[in-house]
Amino acid sequence: MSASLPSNEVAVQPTPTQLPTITSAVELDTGVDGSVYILQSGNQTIQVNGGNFQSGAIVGLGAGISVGPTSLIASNQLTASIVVGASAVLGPRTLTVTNPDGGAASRPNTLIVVKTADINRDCKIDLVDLNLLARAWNTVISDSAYLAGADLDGDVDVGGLDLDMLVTYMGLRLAVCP
Ligand SMILES: [Ca+2]
Ligand SMILES: [Ca+2]
Repeated sequence: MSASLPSNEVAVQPTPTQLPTITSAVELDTGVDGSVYILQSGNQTIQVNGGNFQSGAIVGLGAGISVGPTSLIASNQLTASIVVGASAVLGPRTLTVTNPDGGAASRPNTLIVVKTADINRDCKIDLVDLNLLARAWNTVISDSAYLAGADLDGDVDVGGLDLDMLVTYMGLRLAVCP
């Protein structure tokens, strides 16, 4: 029985030393400070906040959303341009960050895909849109007054969450104009 020799195995894959973390993400282009909403269809920029981000990290947001290369602002902040497809499923998305060394983080419900708050598609979010939403207020999909364009989160009723989104974007320049 021989004494064990020092291992000469060499790790082939780099081992992540510090895993990234994700605390939040916001959409930047529309000028909303801290908006978690991303608009269905179009190019937007997101900022991801967390920790241990590395240059070259990759961000993912699931099916129907392509994410471009990230820009590392600091180890706790990066930005990326995203393209939300016209048929991207509405609702909350899990955001992932994968560092070049393989360390990865995943956070559910980080950004929410919604329809554009520009209900009448005139590239402005203003009182006309608010009026359209008000006329469809408190309707469900089976009601004649239901307006699919005003149901911004696509949950088949026009209510408080839709109004919250519209007010969030009210008066702001649209990042996504049809
Ligand atoms: Ca409008
Ligand atoms: Ca709704």
